[in-house]
Amino acid sequence: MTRLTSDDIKGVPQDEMDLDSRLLSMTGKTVRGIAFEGAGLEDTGQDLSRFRVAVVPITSGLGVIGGFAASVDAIVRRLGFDSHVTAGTDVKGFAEAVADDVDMVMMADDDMFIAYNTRNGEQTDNAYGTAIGYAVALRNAAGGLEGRDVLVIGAGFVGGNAVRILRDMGANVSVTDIVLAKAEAVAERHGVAVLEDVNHAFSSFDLILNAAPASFPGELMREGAVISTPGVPHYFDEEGRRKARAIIHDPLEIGTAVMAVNSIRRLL
Ligand code: PYL
Repeated sequence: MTRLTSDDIKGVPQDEMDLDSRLLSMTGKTVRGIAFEGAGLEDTGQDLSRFRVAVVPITSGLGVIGGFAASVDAIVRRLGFDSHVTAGTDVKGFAEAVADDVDMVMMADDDMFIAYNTRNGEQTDNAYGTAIGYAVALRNAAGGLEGRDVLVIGAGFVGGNAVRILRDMGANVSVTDIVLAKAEAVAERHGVAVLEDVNHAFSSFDLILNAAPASFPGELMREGAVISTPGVPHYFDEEGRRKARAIIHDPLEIGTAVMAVNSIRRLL
């Protein structure tokens, strides 16, 4: 998992990326629409304000990322949840959230970011939330994935989840990774194809979910490609931006929104 920096997320609380407008034009869905679809729910305008969320800053390991808890809080509030950041950090913050009888606790250390549902004990992690959110966004932008060829770049936690999800959506999935053994292991686990040369693979597909912290020169991109790309750092050059039909990216919001909605899906 690539660790975000304060810089990556500095515009998130104020929604400076205007993500809903960009997603609507590429996928026909808002962040909330993608989150509901990712959780297998229909968005009928359900009021989420009855769900109380506490975001706990975690100082362990490499410590807090400036603005991280505030960004998660803002994302969850934009969906309609009643959310706040705890005053305490770590165990103290968790204890504060439990004493406050919240419905969901969201917190991240260097290895995991989870949404924990205090009512039913279920947890949704960010690798799953990101994979399903970006797969749903790709499916909407592509006008369906049944029988379509899709490339997943990166065979880590997000990429591995994405391979399984896209396969279950009916896509013909191929996976690639600069560490071939990782791609081979994921391909074998999920019964999909493996491709050895990452750059060649990138230039051979119209539909790509890029779950690696990798960027690609525009000259390698197919005209009209749809790229769903959660990985950071995120960069496409001018040629790539011109050729792509859609480049779907944000540093934190889609994955976090799916986590939150998925976490309360059985309570709606
Ligand atoms: C959550 C993500 C998505 C991408 N990279 C992951 C990451 O940066 N993980 C580290 C999160 C650390 C948060 C820190 C805090 O501010 O509470 N412990």
